[in-house]
Amino acid sequence: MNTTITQAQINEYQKNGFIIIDDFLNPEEVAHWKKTIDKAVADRQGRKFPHSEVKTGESDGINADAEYFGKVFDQIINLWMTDKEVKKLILDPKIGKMATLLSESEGIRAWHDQSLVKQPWGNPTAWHVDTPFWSFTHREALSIWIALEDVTIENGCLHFMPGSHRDTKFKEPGISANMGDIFKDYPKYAMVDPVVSVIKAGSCSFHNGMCLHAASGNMTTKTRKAMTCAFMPDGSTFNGKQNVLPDEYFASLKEGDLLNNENQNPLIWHRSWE
Ligand SMILES: O=C(O)CCC(=O)C(=O)O
Ligand SMILES: [Fe+2]
Repeated sequence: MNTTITQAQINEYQKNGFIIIDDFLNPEEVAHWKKTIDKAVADRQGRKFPHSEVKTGESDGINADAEYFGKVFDQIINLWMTDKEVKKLILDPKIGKMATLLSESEGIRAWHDQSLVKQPWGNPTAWHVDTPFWSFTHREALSIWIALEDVTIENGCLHFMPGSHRDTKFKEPGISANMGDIFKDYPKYAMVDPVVSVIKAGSCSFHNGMCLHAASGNMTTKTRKAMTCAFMPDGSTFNGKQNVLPDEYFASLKEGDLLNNENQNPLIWHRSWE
């Protein structure tokens, strides 16, 4: 695993709101991640969250239009909670350190991981930002997106709008089925050609949750498998949204509470640990 982050990469990430890191995993590691994640996904039998019976592709209260969104990708969330081997891989402190350095935070907690499989002929992922869905409000939250198979324009690679992470707002736009609906809120970016993230299996990208991003549909007969994890800067507080929080924990929180429950949002890395 190549986890080195240079000052030049931090500068690039801070400027653009995303960064591509080639050869993050070597081919043996890719094979191990893929096998481990495939097993953990199969064990969940389609259950989208560890704490509920909602199936991937069903209406989940986050994305209401199940018919369309069910065919964007198979989304299995918080695999780390149901599989120890996945936990070792995705909550690795070395990845936490990368996320901390890039986001220039003091430390990083897991928000949620997710396996994202765009099936053959899967719908595109429309332009959106991530953080406004989440249960905390922080401009430096980010995600790692690891390609477990070669990702191409044909099978649904990510696209990013450079610099947009400093222009977007926290009002929740939802995610539309229509590719460009969000540009009604951000007309400047309707005129910008995005950066296309064609990457090999084992390469990854990090993107700021406020950076506009999207993925094309899968125009191939094979899957497009990715493993991702969203990270919350340590010290973030509850903003009243449920998102992926289990009912009981959600009910126990009031706005402004620190999100520091180790069973839900474990601290993965902190600068004080060095
Ligand atoms: O994999 C995709 O199609 C979209 C992923 C995404 O939006 C994300 O990881 O934030
Ligand atoms: Fe996203």
